[in-house]
Amino acid sequence: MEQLVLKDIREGIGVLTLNNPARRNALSMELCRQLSAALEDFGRQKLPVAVLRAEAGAKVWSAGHDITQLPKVHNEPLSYDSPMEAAFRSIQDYPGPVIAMIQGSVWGGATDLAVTCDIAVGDETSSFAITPVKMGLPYNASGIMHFINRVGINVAREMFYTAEPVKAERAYHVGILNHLISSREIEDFTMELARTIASNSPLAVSVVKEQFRILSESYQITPESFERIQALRRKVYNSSDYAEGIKAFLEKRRPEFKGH
Ligand code: YXS
Repeated sequence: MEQLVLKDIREGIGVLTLNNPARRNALSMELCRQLSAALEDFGRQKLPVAVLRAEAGAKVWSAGHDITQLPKVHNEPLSYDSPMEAAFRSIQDYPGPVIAMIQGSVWGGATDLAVTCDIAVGDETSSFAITPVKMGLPYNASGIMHFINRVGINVAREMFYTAEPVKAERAYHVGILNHLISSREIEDFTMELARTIASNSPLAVSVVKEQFRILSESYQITPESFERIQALRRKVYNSSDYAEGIKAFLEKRRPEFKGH
């Protein structure tokens, strides 16, 4: 089996490196499964902090969901038990902060992965795009909540409506990035930040992390609202626009959406 996620332990800090540059670290099912397994392994070793990065100097941190693996039309594209969604939850479940160290461009579900991490440190080459509307794809409610909680509803709206990359300076300004550090210093800076966190009580840090998660997810939603969201999303993933979005990517051309 190809090692799509490299594991390393440096001074008690778990370091995960996305390792499929030929496919621009696309979040394939196998890569996501390896990411979840690596975090579970680090948890068993009681590593207080994990860092998630790509190869040094990456032009693309991750190209997002593996489009060749998106379920075809008439199927839920982001189901709760899909490996990518499970990987997001393994970051939230990890009993300590997961720090995303970002070099290069970040696309689609990988931007959701980055904003699901507890802290994000980026360099001047980092940029962030959330792209479902480019694919004719309906994003899911928990994913939208990750963005609302990170950047606020007004910036989240613009990111989803435009699907345009948010470049490093603005990403720092709107809160996608906690720190914007030069590519020369980002590795040392990120490890120093991880060591600082690791020097505190791991039990207290893990409990405060879980409290942040519970409080950030405490939104009332009625059963009818839940069903309405599902019906709205079905309209999209049953649409010919969704089929066209995937086909266009695979044929390396711009999609021609018809609005149905
Ligand atoms: O042609 P080969 O076989 O060499 O493969 C190419 C690409 O097809 C492949 N690749 C991908 N394969 C599957 N899923 C992907 N997301 C993906 N991205 C790339 O990797 C090989 C090299 O790609 P290439 O030649 O385009 O590299 P580049 O350096 O010229 O351009 C890098 C990118 C990232 C700008 C370009 O690959 C790109 O625009 N990729 C798609 C980014 C994107 O739209 N991602 C969203 C995926 S859908 C998703 O995440 C969510 C479901 S949602 O849509 O809701 O956000």
